[in-house]
Amino acid sequence: MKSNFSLLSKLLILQYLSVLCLSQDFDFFYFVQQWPGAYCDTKQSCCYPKTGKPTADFSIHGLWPNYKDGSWPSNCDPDSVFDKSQVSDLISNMEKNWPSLSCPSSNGMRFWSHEWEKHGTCAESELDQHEYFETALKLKQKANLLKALKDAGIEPDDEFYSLESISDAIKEGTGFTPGIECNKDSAHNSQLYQVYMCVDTSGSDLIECPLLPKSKCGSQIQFPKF
Ligand code: U2P
Repeated sequence: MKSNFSLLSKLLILQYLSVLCLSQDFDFFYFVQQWPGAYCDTKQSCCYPKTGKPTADFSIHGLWPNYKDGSWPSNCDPDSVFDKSQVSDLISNMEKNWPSLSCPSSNGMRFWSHEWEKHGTCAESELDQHEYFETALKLKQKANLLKALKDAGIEPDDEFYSLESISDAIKEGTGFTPGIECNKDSAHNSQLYQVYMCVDTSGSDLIECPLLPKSKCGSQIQFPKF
């Protein structure tokens, strides 16, 4: 009787531990897209990828696991490094939609390694490496920011638009309120830099953000040409 009990309790403990390991350990994702015109139009400037100047569209910065209190996990699994062979079928799509604009000019591998190792490894309970990159690429199609903005008459033409009109246009186009991040061009104008959308922990659906990142934009912001 006693040994039956101890076997049962061991099994229960094992089951509890396996649930702990498999359950997701973050609350939602930020899916962050950047406007290349704003990345490049700063004092620091940018370098086009080896494949050439990216198309004038928003590109992916990252898919970041986050907690509801505004903090986030990072570098969760030092044993899992970026492995190009696991995403070979996605590379041309990544070159187009997830280019790196930092200097010196690159082919994207360093940027993708950084994003996988810093952020992707913290979502391994939900998405393996291939699923992580594939999920981000699919989300970009769901959250077509340039179309949403253009449909509202907001174009990357160096003009200034109200922050509210940009946010409203994205809400109208995607169904969800975005977080907007600005940076400053060399003349210190506040410009549209990154857009944060929130995604459920499986990576499949956009959701309303549990917490919007604080916007440090002015009320009128420039949408720079690229
Ligand atoms: O904001 C500066 C950098 O901090 C990281 N970041 C920011 C907000 C957040 O919710 N999660 C997060 O990771 C980003 O780092 P990166 O991925 O670029 O190394 C962001 O650029």
